[in-house]
Amino acid sequence: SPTIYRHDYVPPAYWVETVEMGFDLDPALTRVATRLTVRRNPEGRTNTLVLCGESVELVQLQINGKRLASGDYQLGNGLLQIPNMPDQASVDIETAIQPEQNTSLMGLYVSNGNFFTQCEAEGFRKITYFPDRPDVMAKYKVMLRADKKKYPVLLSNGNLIEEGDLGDGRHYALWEDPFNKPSYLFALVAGNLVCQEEKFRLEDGRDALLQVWVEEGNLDKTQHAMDSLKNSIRWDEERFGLELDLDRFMIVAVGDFNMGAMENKGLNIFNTKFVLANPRIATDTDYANIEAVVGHEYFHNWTGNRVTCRDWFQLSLKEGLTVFRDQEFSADMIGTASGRACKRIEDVRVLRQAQFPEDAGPMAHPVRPDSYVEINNFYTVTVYEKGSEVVRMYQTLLGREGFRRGMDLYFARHDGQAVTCDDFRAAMADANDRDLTQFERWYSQAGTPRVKAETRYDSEAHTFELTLSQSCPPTPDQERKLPFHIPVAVGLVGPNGHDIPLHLDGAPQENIHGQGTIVLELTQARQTFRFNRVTEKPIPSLLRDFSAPVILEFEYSDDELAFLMAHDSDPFNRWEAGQRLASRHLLALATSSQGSGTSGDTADEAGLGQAFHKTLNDTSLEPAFRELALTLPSESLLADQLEVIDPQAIHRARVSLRKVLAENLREDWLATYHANQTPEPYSPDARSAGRRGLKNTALSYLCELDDAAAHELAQEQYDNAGNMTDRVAALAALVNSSAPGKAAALEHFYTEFEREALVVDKWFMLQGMARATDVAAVRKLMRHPAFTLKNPNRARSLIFSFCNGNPAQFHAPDGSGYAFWAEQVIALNAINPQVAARLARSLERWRKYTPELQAKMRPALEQVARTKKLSKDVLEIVTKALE
Ligand code: B3K
Ligand code: ZN
Repeated sequence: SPTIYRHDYVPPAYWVETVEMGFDLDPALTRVATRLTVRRNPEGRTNTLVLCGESVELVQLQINGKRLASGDYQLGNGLLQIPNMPDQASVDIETAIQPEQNTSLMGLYVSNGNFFTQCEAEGFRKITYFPDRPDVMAKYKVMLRADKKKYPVLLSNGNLIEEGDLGDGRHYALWEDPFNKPSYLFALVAGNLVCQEEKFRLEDGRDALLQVWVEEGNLDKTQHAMDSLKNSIRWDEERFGLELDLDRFMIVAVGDFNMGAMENKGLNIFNTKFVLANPRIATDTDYANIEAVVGHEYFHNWTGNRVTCRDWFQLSLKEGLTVFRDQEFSADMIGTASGRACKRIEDVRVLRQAQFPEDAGPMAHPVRPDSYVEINNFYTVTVYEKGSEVVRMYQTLLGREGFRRGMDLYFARHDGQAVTCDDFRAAMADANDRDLTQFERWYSQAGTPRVKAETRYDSEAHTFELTLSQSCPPTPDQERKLPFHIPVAVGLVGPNGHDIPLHLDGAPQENIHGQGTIVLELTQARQTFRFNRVTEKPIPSLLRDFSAPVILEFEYSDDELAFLMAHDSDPFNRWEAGQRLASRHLLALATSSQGSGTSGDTADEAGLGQAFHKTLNDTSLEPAFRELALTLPSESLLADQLEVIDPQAIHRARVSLRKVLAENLREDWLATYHANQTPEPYSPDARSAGRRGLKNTALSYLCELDDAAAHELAQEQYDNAGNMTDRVAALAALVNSSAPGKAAALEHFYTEFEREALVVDKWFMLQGMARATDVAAVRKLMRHPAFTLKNPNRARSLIFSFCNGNPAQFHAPDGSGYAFWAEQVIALNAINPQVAARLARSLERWRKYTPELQAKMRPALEQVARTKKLSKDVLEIVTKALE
C-alpha cells in the first residue's frame, strides 16, 4: 500500500459544481445514478478528470449525454480517469452497490434492516465514482426511492423539497442541501424509524425544526439528546455568535457504527450509545458523553462543515477545534468553577492515558501528520485531544476575547472554503497582532515535550527564580526537535496557603486566574523568570489548569505535595499534587515488589493515607472533585511512567494500595457512602452525578476489604438501585469481590436488560475488565448467544475492554492474551478493517514490556502481519509496530 505525503498535495484538475443523485434503494442491489457538472480548475495541471471508486460496479458512463466506450477512460487501482475532458461538462455515472454485503460500515450499509451511510473520510467512493477529497465542494440534490412499507422514512442532507408515491408500493423523497459541501458530509437514511421533534426559536428569530430519529422502541430515550441539542445551539450562539444555518436539523441513531457519531450536514448520524438515555439504561457518564457528542457534532456545522479541511492532513483543523469547543461547552453547562476543574481533570486524564503513550510509540505523529497509508488510522487522540490542547493554548496565550477575535476573523476569511491549519493560526495571529510563527511547531513536531523546572529563592533579596528548560524526545522520522512556544501558567503559594501577588521582572503579563496566576511564555530551550518582592519562601504551583500538553518535571517533596493538595488555589493542581504523591508511591511499590507482591513502605503510606483522609473528609470540596482526587492513577497511566512495563507488578501495587486505603479509612468511606445518597427521582446533573460518583468510589474501596459487610452493602445497592449508575457500580463491585451473590447478580442483570443492546454491552464490558476474567473466560463469553464480532459496540464491549482495560490478565505471562488478540484482529479484519485496526493498536507498544513478554508479543504481531488479504488499515499498524 502506498504512503500518501502531505507535501504531495495538488489541487484538483476539475471542480464539481452540482451533484444530482438518484438512489433506488434495495438491500441486495442498490442502483445509484449520479450527474455531476464539472468545471476545469484554472490552477489544475491536467485535463484528466480523476474519480475515486471502491467496491462499486460501474454500469454506465456519459459525458455531455454521450456514452463513453471502455477505451475512452481508464479504470483501475480505485480510480476512474477520463482524459481530454472539456473545460465544462455534465458527467453521468451509474453504479450498482450491495449494501447488505457491506460489513465495513463505510459507504451505504444496512443495520437492523435500515439503510445508513458513513462517508468520512473516504466512504463516498463506495457509493459512486467521485473526486472524493474534501477540497471539492458542491451543492447536492438527492432523490431517494424505496419500498414504502419497509422504508417509510427517507432522509438526506438539507431541506425536504418533495415527497410522494410511485405506485408499485414504492415512494420517493427529494432533498436539497443549499450549502456547498465536500462528499464526506453526504448522508442518507432510509428505514422504519420514528422521531421526537420540536420547534426551536433561534436567536435571529427563525424557527428551526429539530428531530431525533430512532427505532420505535427507543422513543422513551431521546429527551436528553434533544435537550443537549438545544443547549448546543444556544451555547454556540452565545459563546461564538454562530447560528444554525438550516431550517431543519436531524439526529439519527444507528446500532452499527464504527465511531461515536458523524456531522453530516443537517443529518447527523450517531452511534446509539451517544443518543439513547433514560435513568433505567444510562449511567451518569453516558448522560455526560451524550451531551458532549451531540455538542461536538453540532459544533462541526461551523468548524468542519462551513469551513472544512483542504486535505486530510489538516484533520485537526476541524477535530482539534471542535473537541476544544465541546469541552468548553460541557464545562459551561456545569457552570461552577469546581465543576469546570473536574471537567478539565477528566479531559487531561484522557490525554495522558491515551495520547501520551501514542506520542511515545510507533504511531506517533504530529497534530498535522506528514504522511499516512490509511487515513482512517489517523482519527487519533493526537489529532483530536492533543489538537484540542493546541487550540486551548491559543486561548491561554491570547485570552478569551483574543481567541474570539481570532475565531471571528477565521470565519470572515474562510466561510465556504476548504483550508489548512496554517490558515487558522494566521487568523489567530492577525486578529491579535501577534507573531505565532514558532507556535507552528505544535502542528509539525510529534512527541510530548518535557518541561523541567528549577527554582532558587533568595531570602535576602526577596527574589524567586524559576528556570524552565524544555526538550522533546525523538519520534519516528523526527530525530531532533526545535523548542516549542509553551504557555506555562504559574502561581506561588505562600506558607499560609495563599497565592503570593506576582511581580515578574520585566513586562507585565496577562493573568488567567486573577492576581495569583501568570502565564509565562517559554520559547527558548532554557529560560529564567525572576519574581521580585517575594518575602517568604513559596511553593511553586506550575502549569496551572494544565496550560500546555507537556510533562512537567519538578522535584517536589512529599510534604510540599501534601501542602499543595490541601491549599493550592488552582483546583487542577490540587488534584495533580495528590496524583503525583500517589504515583510516586505506586511506582516505588511496583518496581520494588516486582514478583513479590508485598506492600511497600508504611511511612510513605501513612503520609499518603493522611492526605487522602483529609481530602475524603473535606466537605467544603465538591463530591465530584473528591472522587477524582481519591481515584488512584490508572494502571495504564502508571505503566507509561515506567521504563519497562510489568503489568502484573503494577496491578499488584495498585490493588495493594487500594486495600491499605480501604482498611485505614474504612469508617470514613462508610460515612461518605451514606452521606452521599441521592434523592429520587434520578437527575443526571453534575452535582447529583458527583455525589453518586463519590458514593460509588467509596463502595468500590470498601469492597476491596472483601468482607461480609462490604458484600452486603454492594448487594443491597444492586437490589435497590433506582438508576443504571448505581446498579452497574454495585454489580462491578460485586463482580470484583468474592461476594456469594455475584453470579446471581450477573444473571439477573442480563435477564433484566437483555432487550437493551447498550446495557448488554455494559454486561460484557464489566466482565471483560473484571479482575478474575482471563482469556478462557473471555472465550467463554464469546460463545454467549448475544455476542457477535459484527457489531462494533459489542466487539468493543468484550474484546477491546479485555485487551485494553484488563492489562494484568491480557498480559498473562504465558502469552495466551496475545494469541487471542491475533486471532481477533484477523477475524475482525475480514469483517471490518477499521475496527480491526483499532484492536491491532493494543500491541503497538510491545517494546516497552519486559523481555519475557516481548518474546511472546512479537510472534503475535508477525502472525497478523503475514495474514493474507490484510487490509491496509491493519497492515499499517502492525508494520509500524514491527519496524
Ligand atoms: N468526523 C467524524 C469521524 C469520522 C470517522 C471516520 N473514520 C466524527 C467526529 O469527529 O465528529
Ligand atoms: Zn469531530
